[in-house]
Amino acid sequence: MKWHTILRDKNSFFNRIDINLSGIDVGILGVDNCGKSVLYNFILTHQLKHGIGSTSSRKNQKTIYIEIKFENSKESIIKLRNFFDVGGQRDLYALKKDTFNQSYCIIYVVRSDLILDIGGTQDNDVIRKYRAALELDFANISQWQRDLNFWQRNSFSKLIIVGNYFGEIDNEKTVSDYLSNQKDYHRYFRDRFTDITGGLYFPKTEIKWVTGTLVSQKFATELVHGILKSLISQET
Ligand SMILES: Nc1nc2c(ncn2[C@@H]2O[C@H](COP(=O)(O)OP(=O)(O)O)[C@@H](O)[C@H]2O)c(=O)[nH]1
Ligand SMILES: [Mg+2]
Repeated sequence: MKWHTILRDKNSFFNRIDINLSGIDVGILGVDNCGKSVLYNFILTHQLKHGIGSTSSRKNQKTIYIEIKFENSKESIIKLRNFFDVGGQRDLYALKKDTFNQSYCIIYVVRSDLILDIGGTQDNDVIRKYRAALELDFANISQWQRDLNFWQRNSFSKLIIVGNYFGEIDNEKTVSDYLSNQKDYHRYFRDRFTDITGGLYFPKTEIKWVTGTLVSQKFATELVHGILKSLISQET
């Protein structure tokens, strides 16, 4: 499995595009400090760069070609028309809403270590605040979904919920319990997420779940593969 990201200038790929001729619009949302911008930059540059400053507005990278090949399948090219990264702070409400309204696919990033009750010695106050923010985000997203007009409703079609397990950077050991048990991690993450947000009701939207971590290049690469796989999969 591999992927390449080709930015705007190098569009020699026109004749090989097999899906989404005009490109799809993808936005990343999530509570502040959950790894959105690290993920965004990683997808664009393949460089896992931690410790970048918080995002105070919205970034948009236009016209991206992502070339990806999974085992036993032919190469796909995903064309993104717009790729948004928005800060998670409360005062960016309007930008988050715009991003939701303008996206075909929302990648929603969750700090999975803050919603799974096992392991870690997290501060209770941090956990409580995080869960409240998550709940609020999904209350908003549900409302935005109800407010979509006909055209927007048909363009928002996919929600990829990404569990990002924080561990010590470059120390894969700090996440290995979870990742060695991916199936349990995945299922438990879904259950806890559903409990906290009160369940998701998106009747016209395909919901995908991806779990992993951004602690290291290797794990971040696996996480992105999971996300890209969800992005191109089509349920009919
Ligand atoms: N310790 C640790 N820090 C992480 C991990 N993933 C991301 N971070 C850091 O968390 C901070 C917030 O990440 P960022 O991507 O800016 O979050 P955003 O606010 O959602 O965009 C950054 O300093 C990241 O380097 C992780 O797995 N472990
Ligand atoms: Mg950010």
